[in-house]
Amino acid sequence: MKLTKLTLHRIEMPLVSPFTTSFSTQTARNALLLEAECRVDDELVTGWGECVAMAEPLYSSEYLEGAAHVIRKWLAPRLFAEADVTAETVAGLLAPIVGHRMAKSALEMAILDAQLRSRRQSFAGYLGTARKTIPSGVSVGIQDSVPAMVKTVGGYLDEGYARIKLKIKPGIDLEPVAAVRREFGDDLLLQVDANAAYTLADAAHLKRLDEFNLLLIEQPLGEEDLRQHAELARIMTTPMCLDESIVSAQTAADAIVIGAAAVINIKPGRVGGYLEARRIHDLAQAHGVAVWCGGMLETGIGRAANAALAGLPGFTLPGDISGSDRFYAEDISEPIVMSDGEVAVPTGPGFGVDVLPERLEKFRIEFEELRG
Ligand code: OSB
Ligand code: MG
Repeated sequence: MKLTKLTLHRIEMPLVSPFTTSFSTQTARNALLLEAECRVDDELVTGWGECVAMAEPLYSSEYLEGAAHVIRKWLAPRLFAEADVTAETVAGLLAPIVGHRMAKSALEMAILDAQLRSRRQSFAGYLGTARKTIPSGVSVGIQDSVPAMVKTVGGYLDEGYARIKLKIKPGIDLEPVAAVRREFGDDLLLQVDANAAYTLADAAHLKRLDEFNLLLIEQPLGEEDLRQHAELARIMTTPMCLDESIVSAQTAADAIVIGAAAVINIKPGRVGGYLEARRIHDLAQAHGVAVWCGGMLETGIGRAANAALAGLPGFTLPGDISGSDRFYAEDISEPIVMSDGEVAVPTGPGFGVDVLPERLEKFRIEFEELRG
């Protein structure tokens, strides 16, 4: 395949309700979508990728404008320079550029979608996954009060979500967790995510979460605190899950070996792409470490790709792959739908969803075309 044109679409989609984590409150998703036009023999084929970087560098060092810049100046030129690019060669071609995994992932994704579409193959078919549906969990943002949290969780359970993840931060942790556990009972699949808001000095406090029979605690400590997570994992009985700290198969291997991760949240963007995400899945599975697919408020494109990835057999815990309507009244594509606690694995070519031109028109703030 020859990459002939790359269009960067900057979009802004309003959220149905504010989403609060330990690091920010979001009311809209500013996203960067990549449209790759490729020539395969005499045919032109288009693929779409989504960059999961957020508007501000608060979750990780990457941010939207920075990702657009590194794509424009450093990454895209390396792909344009090649006569033949495939999804499998993108990571190697971009490897000399240090870091910027979310930007690289978006490019690999767009090339992969184009490649699969040219072969009329679905992403699930490419991965060799057999599942038709995957269990759907929901990430619940920090609410203004404990009763508001109980009410919000109740709403998602009424909709049918299979698992609840509560965002926590210092000062808003034990009470909401206790209230949700008390209200909905011991059978509720419940976990928490701190987004790196604590330090090892909070170990005794965090240990009090052990009594709530949580599936896991996600990233209580800092991104670089691998050893500290291992120490905390020895103090707590709640299984330790890492998100921010796992940026590659190599960090995943290190985390597993030192006992920092009993569970891994795999986000393809965070680790540089779906192919690296698959390697982390394979590695974790070989070590008996459970994985699940995280989310970054993806549009339908990323959400569809995540649903296929989560069909791999090592994804033994429900992920943060909710229906599009959990965040968006209108998605950029046909919506991903949660029904009976499950989301369907898309079967169409590529990631199996199409960007709707009128939605792109509606949500787009700016776009830019790059050519080799
Ligand atoms: O830590 O998993 C996280 C959203 C943005 C940044 C980080 C995280 C999240 C979520 C939302 O928890 C997951 C979703 O897309 O539903
Ligand atoms: Mg997380």
